[in-house]
Amino acid sequence: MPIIHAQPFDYIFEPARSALIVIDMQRDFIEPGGFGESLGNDVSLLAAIVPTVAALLALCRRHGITVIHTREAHRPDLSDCPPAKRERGAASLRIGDPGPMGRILVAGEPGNDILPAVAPLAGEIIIDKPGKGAFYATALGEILRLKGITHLIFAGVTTEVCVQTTLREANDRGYECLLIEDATESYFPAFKAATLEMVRAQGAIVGWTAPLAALAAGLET
Ligand code: C5J
Repeated sequence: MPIIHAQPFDYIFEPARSALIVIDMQRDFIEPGGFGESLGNDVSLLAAIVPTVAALLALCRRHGITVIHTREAHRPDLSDCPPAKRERGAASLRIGDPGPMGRILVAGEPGNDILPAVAPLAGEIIIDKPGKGAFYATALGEILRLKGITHLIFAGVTTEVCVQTTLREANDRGYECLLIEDATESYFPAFKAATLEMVRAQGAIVGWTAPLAALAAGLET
């Protein structure tokens, strides 16, 4: 079994019982004119990890690791968007409002697409989620159970919101979680750094972290 030199200690996993979960690599978060920018964020920070996420996808695909993509996406009638979520924040554009890439954070709109460089391949699983966590109000838990998955590798955006929420949900469900440090990003560098530290603190209290190079070294040697 591959041994990954991770923090706070080695992460050992069986590729056939593992899944890569790529969180919300959507135009709405990463391109100008989407939800992320509407909240006042500098989206260029997130764009910088796209090549690393693409390399991670290629690595996992080569090694038979199940690949799952998520999108934060609401129904066009917003019946799955709590008013509290829509109304919160100092947004100039709210969820469901028309923006430069279509309606903000609404399924099927151009802005809700995953970036072409990290797009799902035919047959890969896509989870549309109305929450920050990918287990809430989705079939993710059932899909992982049916596939016999025990270990989860995480990437995507943003580190302290949808990535961390999903990783914590997964940890509580008994999955061994590894967060790839350079394949995740936040609009706030300090929040990313704090998330990496709190995930692996206290003897991997909710998981492990490692750079992509460490995962590749473990898988390919
Ligand atoms: C946010 C996400 N930040 N994908 N969503 O609202 O992290």
